[in-house]
Amino acid sequence: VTWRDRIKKAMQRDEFSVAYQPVCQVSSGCCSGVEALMRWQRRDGEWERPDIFIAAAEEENMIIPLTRHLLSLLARDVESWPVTPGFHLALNVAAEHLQHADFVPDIERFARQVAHKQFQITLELTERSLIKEGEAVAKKLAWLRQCGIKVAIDDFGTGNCSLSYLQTFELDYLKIDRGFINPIESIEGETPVLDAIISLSHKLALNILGEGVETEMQYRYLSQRGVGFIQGWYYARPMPSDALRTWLTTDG
Ligand code: G
Ligand code: G
Ligand code: G
Ligand code: MN
Ligand code: NA
Repeated sequence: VTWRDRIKKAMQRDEFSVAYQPVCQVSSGCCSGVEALMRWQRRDGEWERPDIFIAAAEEENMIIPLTRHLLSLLARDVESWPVTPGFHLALNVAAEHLQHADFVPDIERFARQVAHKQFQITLELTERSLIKEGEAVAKKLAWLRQCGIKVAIDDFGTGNCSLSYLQTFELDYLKIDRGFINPIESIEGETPVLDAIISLSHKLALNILGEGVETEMQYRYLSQRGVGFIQGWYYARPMPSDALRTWLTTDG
């Protein structure tokens, strides 16, 4: 059986769900939003690994239907959240979707569906996805930004590509890959590549979010150097919608 068929069947059987990982705004210590992460639990109770099935969906031309499915799950989940206007809702967008003619209409439809919640919707793109059809993609992103949607570069610094896209695309946030956060060893120490990324974000007036923050020391290192947002197990793990609703009323 191909991944394509398995993913189709799993969508019909409603085996996909969404986990939400809170993001902390460093200046306030409060939750500024969440990132939506796809999950797949099979009928036998086993979980498929997201990195594996997302890559498979990308390879077998299923990432667009799967992302549309995610958007419908999201629209349902957010209804019960106790959030105030401006709460950030971040989602991951695959290259193939970005390059597809339906991308802008898909995002616009979703934005209309959840408009009453007044989210700050953020699209997380990888560096790799900006390489192909750059001009067309830049236009789409510029349009969506005019509609109030924000654009973030996910896994920043891991894309094996030149930084020239920082001059040609209008962006809002850089999400520092956790591979740059791991090496932090002490508060006073230097972590040259990470420090350069933070400095770059400041010069470009981009918001910056540290991913995969697991310890208080990492949190303090980043906050002292002006990183505005952090995400990671130190603050909160990804959780199902119901758990998030409770978490937002008690810890958020
Ligand atoms: O609305 P405000 O000006 O406080 O926004 C500050 C910044 O918060 C945003 O520009 C964005 O960089 C960051 N942010 C908050 N939550 C998220 C999130 O869930 N995902 C991403 N990518 N950025 C977020
Ligand atoms: O945190 P997690 O193990 O869920 O993430 C595994 C990988 O899968 C990450 O790189 C994450 O960006 C990606 N991912 C999770 N959900 C989605 C999704 O809905 N769409 C896309 N394109 N990628 C996702
Ligand atoms: O590629 P992207 O940043 O979209 O995916 C986020 C991934 O990182 C998810 O798989 C999520 O489960 C994982 N993640 C989130 N916080 C942490 C953390 O603190 N440590 C580790 N090891 N993984 C994390
Ligand atoms: Mn992401
Ligand atoms: Na990432």
